[in-house]
Amino acid sequence: MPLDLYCMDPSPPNRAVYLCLEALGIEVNKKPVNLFKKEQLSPEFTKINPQHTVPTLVDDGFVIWDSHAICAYLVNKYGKDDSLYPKDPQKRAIVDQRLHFDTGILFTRLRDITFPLLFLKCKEIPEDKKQRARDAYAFLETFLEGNDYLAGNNYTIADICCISTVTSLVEALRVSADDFPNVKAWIQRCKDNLPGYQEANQPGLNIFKGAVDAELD
Ligand code: GSF
Repeated sequence: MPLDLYCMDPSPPNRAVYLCLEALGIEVNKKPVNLFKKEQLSPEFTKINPQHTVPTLVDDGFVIWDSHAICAYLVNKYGKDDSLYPKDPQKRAIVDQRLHFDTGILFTRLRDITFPLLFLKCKEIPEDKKQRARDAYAFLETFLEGNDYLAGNNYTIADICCISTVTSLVEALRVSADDFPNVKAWIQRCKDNLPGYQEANQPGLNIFKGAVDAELD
C-alpha cells in the first residue's frame, strides 16, 4: 500500500489530510511541494495533477486530489469502521454538506485573505474580508447548536476539514471567534479529542502563522 502525499505543511487543506491520516492511523510518504517556488507547476507534478494543487494523494498509482475527496477516499478504503464518514445516507449527507461548506464558504474566505497577503504582498487584511470570515463563523455557530461536532456528537471528516481552515483563520489570520461560543468550544473540543491534533495541525499552522506575521508586522 504505497501511499504518496504531495503536500506542503502550512497549507490548511494539507493539514486536514494529516489529521485524517492520524485518525486512521495511516502512514504516508510525504512528497513536499514548495508553492512559493511554484513547484506545483512543474511538468512532473502537472502530469500527476493537472489542477496543480496540494494535497494530492497517489495510492499505488491511483491519483486523487482535493482534501475533502482524499479524506473521504481514505476512510472508505482504509477505515476500520465508518465513524469518520458514516455510510448511512442521511448522516453522510450532513457530513457532505459540511465538507462543501468548507470548500465553498470557509476556504474561499480564507483564500480571499491569504492569496493577496502571501502572493501579492498586500500588507494588511481588509476589514470586509475579516467580516466575511466572521459571517462564516455565524453559520458554524448554528451547525453546532445542540451538537458537539459539526455533523452530530461524534467527530467526522467534516470536523477534520473545517478545523484546519478555522484554526488558520483564528490563530494565523487573527479573525477572532470570541463572539461565537459554540465555535470556540468546538475548536477546543477538536484540539482535545481529534487524534494527533498537535502533531498533524499545529506545526504547519505555526509555519502558516509565521508567514502571515511576516507580512503583517
Ligand atoms: C484546495 C487546494 C488548494 O487550493 C482542497 O484540497 O481542499 N479545495 C482544495 N491548495 C492550494 C494551497 S492552499 O493551502 O491554498 C494550492 O495547491 N495552490 C497551488 C495552485 O497552483 O493552485
